Amino acid sequence: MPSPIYVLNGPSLNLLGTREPEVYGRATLADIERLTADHAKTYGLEIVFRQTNHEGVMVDWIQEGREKASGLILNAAAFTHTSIAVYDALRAFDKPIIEVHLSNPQKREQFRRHSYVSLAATGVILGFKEQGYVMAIDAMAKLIGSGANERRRSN
Ligand code: CA2
Repeated sequence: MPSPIYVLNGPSLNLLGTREPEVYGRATLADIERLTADHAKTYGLEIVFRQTNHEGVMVDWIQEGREKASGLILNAAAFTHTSIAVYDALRAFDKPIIEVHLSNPQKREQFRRHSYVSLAATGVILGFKEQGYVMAIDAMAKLIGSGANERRRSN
C-alpha cells in the first residue's frame, strides 16, 4: 500500500454542520472524514485526516507530509486567502496537491477570490460541498496511480 494521502483542514471547519448549511452543506467534519476514508479504501488507499485552527500547526503538518504522504488534499479554509506561510510550505511539497473548498469562493466576497493555495496546487475543486472531497480522492488516485488503477491496467 502506498503512503497515506494527507487530508488537512483549516480554521473553523470543526464547526461544520452547525451553521450556514446553504453555503457549506449539512455534513459535519466527522461525516466528511468517514466519506473520504471509505472512498479512499475503494482504491486501496489510506488517509490521514486532520483539522487545525492554527497556522503554524498547518505548516508543520504539510512539512510532515513531505516525508510521510503520497499526496495532499487541502481545504486551508481562511488560510487559503491569507497565508504566505502555508504557500511556502506547499512550494516545498513535491507530490500532488489538490485544493478543495466546500463552497465556491469565486462567487462569494472579493477577499475570497485570491488563493495562495491555488498558486501551488496541482488542481482545484470548488463548490461541491462534501462531495468535493470524494472527487479529490478520485483525482488523487489517478495522479498517484493507486493499487486499484494498477490492477485495472494489468487486466
Ligand atoms: O468553502 C470552503 O471550504 C472554505 O474553505 C470554508 C472557509 C472559508 O473561509 C473559505 O473561504 C472557503 C470557512 C470555514 C468555516 O466554516 C464554518 C462552518 C460552519 C460554521 C462556522 C464556520
